Amino acid sequence: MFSGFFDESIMKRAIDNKLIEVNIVNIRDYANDKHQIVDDSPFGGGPGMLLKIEPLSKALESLKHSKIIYTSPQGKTFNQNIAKELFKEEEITIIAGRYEGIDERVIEEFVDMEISIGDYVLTGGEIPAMAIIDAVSRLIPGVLGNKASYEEDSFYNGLLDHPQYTRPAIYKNKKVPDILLSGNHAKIEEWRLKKSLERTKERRPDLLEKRKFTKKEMILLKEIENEK
Ligand code: 4HQ
Repeated sequence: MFSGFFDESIMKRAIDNKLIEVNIVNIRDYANDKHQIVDDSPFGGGPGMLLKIEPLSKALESLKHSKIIYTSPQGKTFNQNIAKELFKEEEITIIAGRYEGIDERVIEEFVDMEISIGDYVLTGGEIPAMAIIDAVSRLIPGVLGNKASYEEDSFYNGLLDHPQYTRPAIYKNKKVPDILLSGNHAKIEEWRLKKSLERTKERRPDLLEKRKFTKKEMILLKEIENEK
């Protein structure tokens, strides 16, 4: 599951350029029986299986300087602030659970942070692990081609993206907003900020509640209010 992600494009370049180092551990290598069994049924009954405690703890025991993360719907919901926090870590270990989950004692003993990538159920923790690795890696200088693009993406400033357009200027009678073709960079920046505020207010008012506003933003928000 990880090969497509790490062997292509941006992640591959980041690894080749030694900006990130990735080590994929197969938990089966830590199983102690000849059949390399890593799952077992839950105490108390019920459907499905859990990852056994011994192989997992054996794999985690040797880690001394790693922030250990377990991905599950019970975790704190992942967001850009958590990505920024993890970006400061020297080393991160993510347990990508399979089956119905892992033994709670592994979480108590080893896990520093339980993270959910959203309120839905997946079949395994691999995709959450990749989502976390992706969001954190792109913050590392040099991982993205041009510096500017990560700063301008959604959530960098706690707002959603403004609408964006590329050629042609007219497509099926739909015209790109004139201001973007004006060459007036100050006006364009103001228009973009206003659209970001407008969209965030419309679609994600929760993001605005947590945010402080500059004078300029206050003025634009007033304008948005008056235009309704
Ligand atoms: N999982 N955010 C792994 C998730 C999930 C999520 C379900 C994680 C199954 C074993 N993880 N267990 N949502 O749905 O992080």
